[in-house]
Amino acid sequence: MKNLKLNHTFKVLLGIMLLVISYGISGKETRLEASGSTIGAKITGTVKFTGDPPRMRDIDMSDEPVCVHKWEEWGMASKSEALVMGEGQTMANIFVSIKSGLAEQTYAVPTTPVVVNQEGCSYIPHVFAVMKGQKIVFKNSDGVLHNVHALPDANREFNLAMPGSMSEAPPRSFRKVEPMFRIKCDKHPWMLSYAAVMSHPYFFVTDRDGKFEINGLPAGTYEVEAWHEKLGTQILTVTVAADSSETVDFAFSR
Ligand SMILES: [Cu+2]
Repeated sequence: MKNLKLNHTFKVLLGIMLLVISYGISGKETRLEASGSTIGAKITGTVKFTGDPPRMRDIDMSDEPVCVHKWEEWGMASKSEALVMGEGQTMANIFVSIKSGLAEQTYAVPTTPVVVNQEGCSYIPHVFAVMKGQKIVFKNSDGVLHNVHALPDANREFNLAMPGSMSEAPPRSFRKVEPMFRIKCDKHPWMLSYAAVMSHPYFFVTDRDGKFEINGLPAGTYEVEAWHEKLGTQILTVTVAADSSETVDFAFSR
């Protein structure tokens, strides 16, 4: 009996440890996925950088020791996030979306908000998209003053001060469809995030592995667009049959 109880305690402890470990690993990396259903056609691929990549500049965060400490904890140098790559020069922060080919229709807006955290004086995620009307919750895990200054064109600009004591702001949303625009922090000039407002759920933001997957599409011919904040956009056309899968790969260079 005692053994059983010990065994149970051990399992609970192990569970907690695994949770802590997996949280540690996924600390800085977040993946945003399109909310399309898994039934239907699928377009997948990988985005890579070809050629010699530019060196990213270091960011001096010494004015905010809490942020310096955070990057040390992540085991990463605080560098510009204008180009983030994985092994084999696969690219993170590429926004892949269906540009054309979808029928004119209204898609359900996800009820789950997109969460954007301010941590280590950076926005996590660095690139994201929401559907028109979908809630965005801005968080502040740094305990220092940040302000979320959204600079859209079609939508209304806002500037949300988030003192260190405010760990979460009331949700925001955008009313109009709009391609990628900047969100910045006026206190920390290196802090940048990019957001798009979509009419449909067929989009994906790549992680360091450069992989994307857009699910739940009806059969058809689509223009697939890949966007990068510095290197612009690329469009490839792909035809998918019902419930089948096609691969398209993108390559960016200087
Ligand atoms: Cu800031």
